[in-house]
Amino acid sequence: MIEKPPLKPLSLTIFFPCYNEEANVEQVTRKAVEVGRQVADDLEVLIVNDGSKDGTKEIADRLAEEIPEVRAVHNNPNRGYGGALQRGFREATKNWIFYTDGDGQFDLGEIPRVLPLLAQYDIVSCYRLDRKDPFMRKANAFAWSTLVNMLFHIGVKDIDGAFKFYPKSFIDAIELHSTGALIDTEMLAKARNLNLSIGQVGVNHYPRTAGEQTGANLKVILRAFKELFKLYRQIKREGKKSGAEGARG
Ligand SMILES: Nc1nc2c(ncn2[C@@H]2O[C@H](COP(=O)(O)OP(=O)(O)O)[C@@H](O)[C@H]2O)c(=O)[nH]1
Ligand SMILES: [Mg+2]
Repeated sequence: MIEKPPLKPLSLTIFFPCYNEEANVEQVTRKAVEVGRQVADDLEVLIVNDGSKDGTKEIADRLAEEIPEVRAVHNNPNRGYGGALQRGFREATKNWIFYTDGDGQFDLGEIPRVLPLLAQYDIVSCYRLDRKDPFMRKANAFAWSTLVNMLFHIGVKDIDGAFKFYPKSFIDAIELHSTGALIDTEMLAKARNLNLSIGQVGVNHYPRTAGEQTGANLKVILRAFKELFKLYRQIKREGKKSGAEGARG
C-alpha cells in the first residue's frame, strides 16, 4: 500500500522540465519559489534542464546559486520529455511532488486553490480549462486521450495536463520506463493499478509566449505509439499481479 504523506506540515518539491527554455525558466522558477513559500513548510524547487542547447543551463545554475530552495539538475544529452520527468521524480527529496511545464503555459499561482484536493485524493491531476494550443494539436490530443483511457481505464479527462501532484511514496513504489510523451499515461495507469484515487480540477492554460513547442512533432508521436504498445503489455502483466493481491484483501 502507498502511505499518504501529511499535508500539514507540507513537504513539497516543485519541479519542471526545461528544454531550451532560456526565455521562460527564470520567470517560472521565481513564481514557483513565491507560491511554494506560501504553501509549503519545507520546499524544494527543482529545475530539470533536459540537455538544452540555449542558455537554460547557465540561468538555472545562477538561480540555484542565488535562491536557497532552488536546485538545478542537467540531463546531458537530452533525454526527452519522459526522461526529464523521470529525472525530476527521482531527484525530488520532499514528500509531495508537484510538476508542471517549464514554458510558462500554466500559472503556478493556481497551486493554492488545487492543493486542498489532496485531503480527499491520493493524486491530483488537473485538466486544461481552455487549452491554448493549435486546433490540430487539440484534435490529436482528444483522440489520443480517448484511446489511452479506453486501453488503461484511467478515467482522467486530460491525461497529459502538466499540473499534477503525486506522493513521493507512489514514485518510490513504481518503476518508470517511458522516456517520451507516454510518461503521464504510464504513471496514471500504474496509479490505477494500485487503486489510488485521482482528483481532477480545471486550471487555466496560456499560449506559449517564447521558445519553441516540440511536444507534437512526428518523432514524438511515433515514439509515443511505440511506447504505448509496450506499456499495454506491461500494465496487463502487473494488473494481473495486483488484482490477485487485491483478491486476498
Ligand atoms: N518536447 C519536449 N519537451 C521537453 C523535453 N525535455 C523537456 N521538455 C519540456 O517539457 C515541457 C513541454 O514541452 P512543450 O514542447 O511545450 O510541449 P507542449 O506544451 O505539450 O506542446 C516544456 O517545459 C519543455 O521545456 C524534450 O525532450 N522534448
Ligand atoms: Mg508547452
